[in-house]
Order: sequence, then C-alpha cells, then structure tokens
Amino acid sequence: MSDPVVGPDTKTKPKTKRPPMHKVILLNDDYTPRDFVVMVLRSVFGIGEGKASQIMLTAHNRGVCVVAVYTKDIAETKATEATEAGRRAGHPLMFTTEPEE
Ligand code: TYC
Repeated sequence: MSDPVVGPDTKTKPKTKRPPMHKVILLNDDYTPRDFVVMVLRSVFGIGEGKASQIMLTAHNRGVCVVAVYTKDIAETKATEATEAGRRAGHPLMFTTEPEE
C-alpha cells in the first residue's frame, strides 16, 4: 500500500506577523510646568530636546499628542512611569495608551 498523500497544512499561518503596536499619548493639563513635561519626555522616552519641546507644545495647543509607539507592554510601562514621575513631583501630568489603528 502507498502512503496517503498529505498536502501542505493550509491552516498554519506563517509566523511573520509583527506584534500590534500601541501609542503613548500625552495629555495637556493647566498646571504641569512646560520644562517638567520636556524633562519627562527626554528621560522616560529618550527623546531629544527639540522634539520633546515640539511634542509638549502640540499637547499644550491641541490637548493631546502622540509621543511614541511601542508594543503594548512597553507602551503601558512607559506611560505609567512618566505619569508616576509627574505624580511624585506633585503634578497632574498624564500619559495614556491606545492601540494603533
Ligand atoms: N499646559 C501646561 C502649562 O501651561 C504645560 C503642559 C504642556 C502640560 C503639555 C501638560 O501635556 C502637557 N503649564
């Protein structure tokens, strides 16, 4: 007897999908000093001075600004760390996350 012919497993997806990405979003408030926001963007997200100032100003003027995009875990960890840095200094600074598209 010949062996049964087994075709390729069409149900197995190739494992080339990138993980879904999540945005970290900076929210404006009326109290946190601008310099403090820039300092947090630089220290927590490793963003340079010029870009950090732009992000801060966009949030200041429009209410929110996307800071960066990461995998879910990293986005949540950084948003918490940055919000916590504000809280420790007595500022209401807030970062949130949301899935990208
Ligand atoms: N609006 C704040 C102020 O006028 C500065 C600020 C900018 C705070 C951006 C938060 O996400 C922010 N002092």
